[in-house]
Amino acid sequence: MVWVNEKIVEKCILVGLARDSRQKNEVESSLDELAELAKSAGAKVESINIQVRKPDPKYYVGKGFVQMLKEQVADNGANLVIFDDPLSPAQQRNLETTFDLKVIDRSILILDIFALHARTAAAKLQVELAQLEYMLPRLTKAWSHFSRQEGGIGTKGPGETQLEIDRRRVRTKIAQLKKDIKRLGQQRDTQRKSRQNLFKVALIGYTNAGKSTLFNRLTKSNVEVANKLFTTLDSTTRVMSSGYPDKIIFTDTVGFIKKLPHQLVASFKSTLEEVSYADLLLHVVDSSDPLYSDKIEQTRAVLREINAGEIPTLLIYNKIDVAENTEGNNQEADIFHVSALKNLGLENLRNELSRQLGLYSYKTY
Ligand SMILES: Nc1nc2c(ncn2[C@@H]2O[C@H](COP(=O)(O)OP(=O)(O)OP(=O)(O)O)[C@@H](O)[C@H]2O)c(=O)[nH]1
Ligand SMILES: [Mg+2]
Repeated sequence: MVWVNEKIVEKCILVGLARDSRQKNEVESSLDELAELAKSAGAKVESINIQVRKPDPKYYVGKGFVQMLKEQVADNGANLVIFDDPLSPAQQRNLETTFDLKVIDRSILILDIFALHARTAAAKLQVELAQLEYMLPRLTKAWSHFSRQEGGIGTKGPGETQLEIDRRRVRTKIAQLKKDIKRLGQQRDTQRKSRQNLFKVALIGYTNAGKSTLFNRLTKSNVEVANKLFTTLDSTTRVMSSGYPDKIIFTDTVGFIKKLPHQLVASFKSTLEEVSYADLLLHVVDSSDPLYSDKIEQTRAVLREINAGEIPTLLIYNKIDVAENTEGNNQEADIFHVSALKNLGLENLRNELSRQLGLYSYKTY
């Protein structure tokens, strides 16, 4: 199921809410990120709108603002409205009725990007599970007409009986997906056991920080790299031969983001679990991003959520070839300044990895 069509370029307008004027900067940067997400899903952003007020129970933003947005939609021919915060099923319905358009929030957008980028069987199953979990409470008469391709606006939704059948089908499908995911998880467990005495390093960090680029450098691999959010969804594991006979096992993982939908965290649990078995984390940071320290905090919050908050970590300030100024953070020993793209600063990092491998081998033999 794809919410934002894969092929058709949708024109969208973005909407955010700041509780008070002090919160405005934060909301602005969150909307910039939402714009990146929209582009990664193939949509064209027509405008970004922020209102300062408390959330309204009916429309989330104020009624007058909704009218203004409606005019804007008509003016620039947008066919999608994206809200930065989670909408309740009722708010989403009210907005869709007022705009006569599809209205989604950040969670659906992220789920959609995951659906577009899912390549492996495990990623596909996990995304589908997250989508169905998200959809189930929203499966109502008024909502379903947008999910029907030919139906279009004004088409009647299914009757109550049909709705019950649909809900039951979704629940059955959810149960089946969970079973399949569990089976794949067991295969992963077996693989993991075979590596249990090897030194395991996982690359983690905010989406688009350059994890896969660094992974490719360290392991001479060729996983997909792109200037888009959530290029990588599944973990890839490769070996780097260091001092014979010891080896380092590297794992590249899915990136994190602010307001990651909890359905995704839940269904990607087994992929994310991979991280919690690592002996060392390389926390990759895009140091050219003005908001990098905020993103470090966001990443740490997700790590805690998946029980990986206590694993020894090296902070890797990547993209130093385009970063303005990160000198203020030079003090700590476990920070490395590199450019994975331009192959800068990697020797220091490799030396540290070899040193840590040595310590690990000493401990385990
Ligand atoms: N300038 C510069 N760009 C880089 C560097 N490292 C990575 N990039 C670029 O940053 C973008 C994202 O790189 P990826 O390696 O795909 O990032 P990722 O962290 O794996 O991203 P996701 O898998 O989407 O979470 C790509 O356009 C890379 O070419 C670097 O050191 N300098
Ligand atoms: Mg990646």
